Amino acid sequence: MFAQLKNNFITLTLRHLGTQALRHHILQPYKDYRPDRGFTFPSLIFPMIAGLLVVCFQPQGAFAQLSHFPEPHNTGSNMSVLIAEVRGVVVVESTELALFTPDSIVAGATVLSGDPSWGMAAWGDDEFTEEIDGFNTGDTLRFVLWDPVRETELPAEADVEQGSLLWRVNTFTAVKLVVSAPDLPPTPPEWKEIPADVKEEEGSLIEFRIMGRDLNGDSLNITFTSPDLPDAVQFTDHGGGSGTFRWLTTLTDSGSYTAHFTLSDGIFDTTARVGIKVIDVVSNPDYYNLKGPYPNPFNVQARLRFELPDDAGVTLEALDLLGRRITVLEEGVYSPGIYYAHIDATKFGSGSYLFRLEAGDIQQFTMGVVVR
Ligand SMILES: [Ca+2]
Ligand SMILES: [Ca+2]
Repeated sequence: MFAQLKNNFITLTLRHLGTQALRHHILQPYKDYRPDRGFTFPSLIFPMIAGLLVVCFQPQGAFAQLSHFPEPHNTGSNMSVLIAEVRGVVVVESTELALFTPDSIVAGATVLSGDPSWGMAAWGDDEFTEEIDGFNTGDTLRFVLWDPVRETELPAEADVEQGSLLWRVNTFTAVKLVVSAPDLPPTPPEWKEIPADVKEEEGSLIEFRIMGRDLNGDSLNITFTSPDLPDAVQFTDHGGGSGTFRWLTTLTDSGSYTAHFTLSDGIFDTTARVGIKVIDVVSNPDYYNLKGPYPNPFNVQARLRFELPDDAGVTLEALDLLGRRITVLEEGVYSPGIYYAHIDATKFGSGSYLFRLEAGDIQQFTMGVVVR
């Protein structure tokens, strides 16, 4: 009766004070554990007080709560288990570890957050309940990890550093866990310092950094491909899922491009694209220039580009090959800059045409072909 009362009292107390808090404090300072005597006085009393203080002064939810595994039945008798290391998965804030009995009952569970090593209790069967609700002497501890990244339970192999995997009340074991987890792909890259689409003026530097992350922490290799980008483009993979794209554009680079990036963990590839648009510079040209038409040959519509370094009276006209004027495309006084003249060739017959730019005392010609 006394034992039952005592046991109920402890159980009640532990539950009431927050099992996570107590478990944390009882089991972490395992240096107070003696094989012949069990836990020494301070390590039992201190955690009780610490648990009280913690429960009294910590706001609700200060300790990570189990969200996947059920809260194990706290029977008051336990074996303590120290997890010195977890390999094979990335431990995140909500990674959980459970201890299963041979009957597949969760008789120990904790959230693996914070410390690089963790302590937990493997609770023994409560002799005052009829059902099996914990370990019996000689049962083998079985570790199962809940991986919130994969959203799956993964068995963990225990490599015993100290003690034994066979349950015995008031004993202690320290293990390293190895989880063999299926691979997960890299997440799509994040773009640093640029929006997804890059717009740059001619002759300036386009530079941006990409950052990738692998869901299960594999190191990533980044490769860059773009058949339509010029050789001047450089891409540097810095390792660790980070890389820098760098392109010093020149006056002839205007146009639209797509850069493809592939992040690989060796098994999975994740690709992403960045559209790059290099637009014409708006500063004043150095020379008079007539370019085009574009496209050439053309059917109905085309355009001519002309550049003016100074203020000028301008006439831009279309002539036949005998020099007869077909139409005037532009006429007026223009300030320095780059202009586009629209050609509407609906009234032109098939054949070759001259386009003449007169700007001040400068005269330039270019030729185009109309195909019907
Ligand atoms: Ca029981
Ligand atoms: Ca991976």
